Amino acid sequence: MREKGCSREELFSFLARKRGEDLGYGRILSSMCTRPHPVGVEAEALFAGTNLGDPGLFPGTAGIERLLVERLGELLHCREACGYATSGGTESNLQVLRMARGLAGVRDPNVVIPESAHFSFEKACDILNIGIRPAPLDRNLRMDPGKAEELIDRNTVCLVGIAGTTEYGMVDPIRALSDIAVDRGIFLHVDAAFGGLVIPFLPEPVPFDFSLPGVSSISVDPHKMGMSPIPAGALLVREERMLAPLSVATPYLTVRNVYTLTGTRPGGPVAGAFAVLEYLGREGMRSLVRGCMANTARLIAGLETLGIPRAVSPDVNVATFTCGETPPGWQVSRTRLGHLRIVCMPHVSRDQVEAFIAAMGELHA
Ligand code: 0PR
Repeated sequence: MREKGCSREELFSFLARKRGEDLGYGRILSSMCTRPHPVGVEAEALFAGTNLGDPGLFPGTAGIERLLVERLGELLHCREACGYATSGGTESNLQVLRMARGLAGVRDPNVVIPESAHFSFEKACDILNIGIRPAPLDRNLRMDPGKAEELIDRNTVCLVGIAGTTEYGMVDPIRALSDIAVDRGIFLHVDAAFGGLVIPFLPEPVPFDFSLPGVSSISVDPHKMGMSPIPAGALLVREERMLAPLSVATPYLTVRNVYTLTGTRPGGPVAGAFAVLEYLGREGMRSLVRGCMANTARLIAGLETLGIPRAVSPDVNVATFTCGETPPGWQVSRTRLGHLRIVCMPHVSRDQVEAFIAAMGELHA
């Protein structure tokens, strides 16, 4: 560390240079994050420095967090849902497994997840010492519920389904998983980190949320399709009692106990997440999702015309292809199976989709 502080000018010219090294969102086709909505950025600035870790000191900010949980619960068909704002899907998934393990109270716990699950489950199971049982997928890369059921035994503390898989944008058959969960009395978690703010705004949403009786908890991330500043995730549970295993006594705080993972927690992104949802409303979100889905469809049609076939027909705005080379300058990604993967986030405009198709056309001419 410097002995004597530097000038503001020197500091900010250095910072601006470093910021300039970041890739702009312009040609990023691989990310599930996006340019935050200006309203979210403004709200975040207003709440900068607030700490939800000691909510009694920031009752206004804590009230916004409660409203965010309320709005998301209502959207996901459970007005009474409880939970809190997390740092994202990883924290939500970790906390859910911790909760499910605590509720089950078995000696040698395991969890049944689809093979397509996000790697956050691997981290969570490692930390919590829970066995992972990956269930095979069907031809369309959705979890096979029959095969999942075969993996369940009396030590299974949680069954997991994904609503909007990270790599292929598929929604697992959550209704069938819900039936299994009810039948076997198992905790069912839906990882809707990505799809939770897409599926409700589709013209014909498939049921994936608390409308299904077996669904106990849901992860949903405003910092993905909710255009919120980072980090803003949410963990929702159907009943407050489910949170009990997470509760820790906090004798010297303004509250007697907490069930969050992190201690100090930023209020800024939480206010940002709430602000964007309030500002856009269902109508604004429908229009946002309509645009992203139309771009996904156009990208698939455009590349297929070039002889580059889709890997699957996605349920949400993730497009995947069997394809070799991609043009330089575009940030794309590859799935574990080697498919080209493009996420049509709100920052990916129709012009960019057309430019990418044209660049692919030149490359594969
Ligand atoms: N669950 C699902 C279904 C996800 O897709 C993700 C992240 C998570 C959980 C974990 O969420 P957090 O990363 O918020 O903890 N999916 C993206 C991915 O791994 C995250 C991402 C975003 C990666 C932007 C890269 C990037 O540039 O692809």
